[in-house]
Amino acid sequence: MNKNISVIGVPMDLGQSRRGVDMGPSAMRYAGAIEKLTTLKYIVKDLGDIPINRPVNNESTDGTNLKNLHQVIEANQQLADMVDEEIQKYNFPLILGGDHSIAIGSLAGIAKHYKNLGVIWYDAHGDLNSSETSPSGNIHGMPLAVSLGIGHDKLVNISDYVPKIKPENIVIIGARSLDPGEKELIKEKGIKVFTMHEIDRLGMPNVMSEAIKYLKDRTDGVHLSLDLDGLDPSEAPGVGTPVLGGITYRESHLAMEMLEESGMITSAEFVEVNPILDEKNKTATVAVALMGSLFGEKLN
Ligand code: 4U7
Ligand code: MN
Ligand code: MN
Ligand code: MN
Repeated sequence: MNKNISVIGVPMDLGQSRRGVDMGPSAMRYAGAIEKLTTLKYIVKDLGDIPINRPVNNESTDGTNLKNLHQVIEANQQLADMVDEEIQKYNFPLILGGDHSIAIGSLAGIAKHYKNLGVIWYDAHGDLNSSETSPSGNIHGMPLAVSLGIGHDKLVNISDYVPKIKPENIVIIGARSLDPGEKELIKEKGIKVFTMHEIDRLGMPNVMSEAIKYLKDRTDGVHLSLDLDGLDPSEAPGVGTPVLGGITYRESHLAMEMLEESGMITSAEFVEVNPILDEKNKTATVAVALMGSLFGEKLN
């Protein structure tokens, strides 16, 4: 793995309706993210947090159901530029969220450096909604669709190229709450999904081997987008949209170790940590432990 990591915090909570997830980057730093990576002998640059503009008075929706559209666009364009710059300097971008709408900017900054960027979407949800299919209007339920070029013009056009990724280069792991429109899109585009059903049946070791094998020969870099709600709420309670029956901490730990062994991960983000809904910073602590495994921590 690239030994130079650039950490970028994105205190974004405008992509959904529960306040507090903007404190996610602080919670993960407090849980020792930077120290963990430094101990593992990485050269870590903490670039601080991207400024998020709070909406004044009313939400800006541009006449759609998309909540805080302008602020989400603005922050994601900044994130995209920053990520782009770090990759140009050969640094590994590690993004700390913030709600999952920030994956729009992460992928916009990353994908221009790869012909075939792979994406591992570790999540209870598909995040494949658009204005038309979304039951909530929350943009954190849309970043994967936006990155495929599906969604509001201004969202899909961040960094001025569309699409960022190809459907055949995506693997979703841990899905157990998919909206009807998302299911249709998965079918239509042939997106590879390992739902909880497959994890139960095959076991995490086989799921990860298959996912790694699938991405290995078709991609030239892989972004890990890890939504903490992919894990079971009993072990990661500090998330805004918990769904029962999730991936365990041990399984996630193994998944991270297998990704590390694969040597394929070229960028990562940890999102949806909400300290207000958490128990004693448990979820941020889990996130930092998983970062450890992803970056080569052994013997645990
Ligand atoms: B997350 C949802 F309807 N699908 O679109 C939606 F269930 O980034 C939830 O994965 C989205 O946490 C969850 O609002 C977004 C809902
Ligand atoms: Mn998500
Ligand atoms: Mn989710
Ligand atoms: Mn282990």
